[in-house]
Amino acid sequence: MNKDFLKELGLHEDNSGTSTGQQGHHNEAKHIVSFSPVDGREIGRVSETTREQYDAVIAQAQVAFKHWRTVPAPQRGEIVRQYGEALRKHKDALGQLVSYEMGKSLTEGLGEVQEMIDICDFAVGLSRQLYGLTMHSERPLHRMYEQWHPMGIVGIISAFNFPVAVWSWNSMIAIVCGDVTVWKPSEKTPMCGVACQNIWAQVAAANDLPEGISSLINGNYQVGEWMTEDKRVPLISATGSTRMGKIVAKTVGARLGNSLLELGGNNAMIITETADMNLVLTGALFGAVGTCGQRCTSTRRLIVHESRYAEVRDKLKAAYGQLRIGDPLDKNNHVGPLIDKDSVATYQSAIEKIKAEGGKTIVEGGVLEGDNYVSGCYVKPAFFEVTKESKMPLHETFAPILYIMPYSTLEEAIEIQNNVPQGLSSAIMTTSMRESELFLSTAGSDCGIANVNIGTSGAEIGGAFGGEKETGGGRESGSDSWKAYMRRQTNTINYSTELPLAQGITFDL
Ligand code: UN1
Repeated sequence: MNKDFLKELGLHEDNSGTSTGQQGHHNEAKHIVSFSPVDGREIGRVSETTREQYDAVIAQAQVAFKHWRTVPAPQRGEIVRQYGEALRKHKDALGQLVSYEMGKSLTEGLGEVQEMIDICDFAVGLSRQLYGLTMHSERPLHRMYEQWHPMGIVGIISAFNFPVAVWSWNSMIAIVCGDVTVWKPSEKTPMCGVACQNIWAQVAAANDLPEGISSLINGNYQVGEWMTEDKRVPLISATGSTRMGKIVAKTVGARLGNSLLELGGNNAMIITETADMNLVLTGALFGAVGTCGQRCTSTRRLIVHESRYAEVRDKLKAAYGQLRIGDPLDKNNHVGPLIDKDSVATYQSAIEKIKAEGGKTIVEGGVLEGDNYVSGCYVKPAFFEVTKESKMPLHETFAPILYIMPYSTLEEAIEIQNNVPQGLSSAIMTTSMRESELFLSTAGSDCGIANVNIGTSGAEIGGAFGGEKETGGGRESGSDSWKAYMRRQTNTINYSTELPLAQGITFDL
């Protein structure tokens, strides 16, 4: 396989010098070795950040913040514009790296880089629109308004499944807001982190920017904990499992810091009597097997009206038969590998449990073996028939496992859908206005994302992304998500010669 993309992105076998954006000798440092789930080969290694280096990164970020917060927001936007341009230039290489290190299809890898480019464009526009409101003071000759100030250092903890896009949603918005960012990427995709940082370093150097506006740290949960415990980091934005999110929320909460959490999903598609079957098949199939079922928005449950149940089940079964599983960099394949063997084991044990509790196999899963699957991470997307009483569908298994169950009334379907701990994404497939409006009403979906005639995954960057309950409540990316990265200040200015008190209180001396 041609690995020129590694060279183009400035990646070496040993990326010790670049992991923190600082030069130096880290020969004794521990390393994270990145293996590709595509072919099981070592891609390269990245040195783990030591406590000393961590403190140096934070100190440098603090200095950088003092400068960056004074740069006018539209000028900060100009830097982000240049970063977006650099991403356009390296889109192919970065898309290939994402596909090779994470295992998603090349089209999806390129799509992820496109999301990064789009969020840069969004952030550039936003840099002229960080609006506050103006209020009418109750007192004469007074003016009252609010303004948004940068917060400081934003710590970003990201997951392996969107190894570059989720960082950019956070960092590009934070950077136009005047914050500086410190990123700890997933240990499973460290090369993606170094590649993004290398591109940033080029843009920073071309503009004589100080180091420390965007920094990278690497390591396991311990390194993440340094950041979550650190008072110098006022906001932690974390994407990953609910288990991780609960720990982050507790640690950051204990120091009254802010956290923005984007955690697990357990996303369902309700397919009603009136659904258009062409839309159902594409939406459900892509949602369930895209990214090998490793999106937090992946479709995990189909809740189907009894009158369409057999039809949906059988047509989807046939569609599963058409799936090509294999090397994600080969455009002929639809589904690549899971991220690693641990994930394969989780997938296998979930399937055992589903069967043990009476789930009926429609499409059999299993681990693929042979020359094309040497990494041991390739699995067959599996499809099970369950009932609304089944327990396994209440859990998020981060793998291509899809459940189907019948319903008779839409109220019942909505209840089944909402009756899980997570609340990220949801979809209804219907051609009835009444059904779709009920689904979107206060009595409808309880998720952060509710779609009509669109699957649960593949959200656009322009909307606020995130969800309720165990999904963590945070919102990233578009709409007014930027407000989470700034601090609000209310200002009241008296330009009279009197000092009238609010609420009509008098205080005569
Ligand atoms: C994630 O899985 O962490 O909606 C993010 C989607 C993508 C983002 C998913 N735009 O599928």
